[in-house]
Amino acid sequence: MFSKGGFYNDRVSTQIVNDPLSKIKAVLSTHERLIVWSPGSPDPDFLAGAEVLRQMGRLHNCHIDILGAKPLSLEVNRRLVHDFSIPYRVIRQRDLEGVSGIIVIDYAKATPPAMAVDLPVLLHIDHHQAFIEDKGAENRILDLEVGAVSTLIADWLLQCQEKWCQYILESCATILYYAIQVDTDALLHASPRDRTISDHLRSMVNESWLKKNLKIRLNVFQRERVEWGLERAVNHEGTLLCGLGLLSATERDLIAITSDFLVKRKGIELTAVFALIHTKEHLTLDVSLRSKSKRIDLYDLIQKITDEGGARPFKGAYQINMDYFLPLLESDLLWQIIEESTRFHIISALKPELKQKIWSPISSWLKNLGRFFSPD
Ligand SMILES: [Mn+2]
Repeated sequence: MFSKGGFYNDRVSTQIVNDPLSKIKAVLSTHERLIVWSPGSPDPDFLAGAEVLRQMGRLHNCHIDILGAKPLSLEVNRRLVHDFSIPYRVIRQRDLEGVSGIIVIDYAKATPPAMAVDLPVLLHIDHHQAFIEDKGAENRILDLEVGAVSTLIADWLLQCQEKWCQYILESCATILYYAIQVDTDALLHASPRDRTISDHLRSMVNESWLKKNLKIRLNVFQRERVEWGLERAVNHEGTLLCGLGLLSATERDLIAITSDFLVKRKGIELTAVFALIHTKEHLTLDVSLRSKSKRIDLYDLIQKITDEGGARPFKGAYQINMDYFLPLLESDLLWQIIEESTRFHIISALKPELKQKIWSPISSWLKNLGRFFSPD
């Protein structure tokens, strides 16, 4: 039966869901066409969770499209989508025909696509700290303990597995297992629930696919770029700040991968890896934060800098729109300014008392700036 659902507006009050699986089944069985929507850069956790929800939708005669704001970045995501035929695509106006609601997963804000602000966000499933000023979804399933949304979705899949055909079940188990591994750094930051669910999934996965794909390999360009960044990186009392320069949108995930890699190094407590990400029309500063300790409140850190970001224990990220600087895309000076200001914001958000200390390198680029504008 087709249901139009409510309209998304300021007055939507979010329900915290007590029985997630029943709520999801209720949503899927009262709508004919929905979208699972990614406002951010889709990673394995989003892609796996969205695909399993799509399969759940099929059991309830609900067609689900998996749509996002951005093209897939990085080879690992493209391989996942290819090998498991996950129908991810960037949203187009015609994708919204007949759609009666939105499900947002693995993203801190339950924001509908700009071209569909009237559609209700029926479900918001996430494991990041929620934004206070967020208008919210009609129903929120938020679990800050788990290391991946895929853990929650795998739990529901395991509860209703009797209806699934063997091939679909194996595919779903494999992608969820893979996503949990990626999101928890091979269970390094896993909660007891992540581990229990992973153990359950393990007996159902496609072992040979996992064996081939669990190791992340960088290509020559990516390796050289990380080496370039490391030569310029600054280690400020255990906080490693590493800029990777200008990257195309398809290389965006290199930031998170590098941050994951560097935080494991000895003597490093926190990493901030950042780059300017460009498409034809847009320029964004993307920052990926990783910490070794739960004591470092990355949510609080990001909130001091911007509200365009999200965090959970050990992981966080934020973005700053830089479209105004597009004409200076290739300029070394632009990168120098971005690099210094990003270091400055992060260090002073961490330790306000240090503002004075780190002002010196910044004043040196101010001097360079003077030379740039001088007549000779
Ligand atoms: Mn996630």
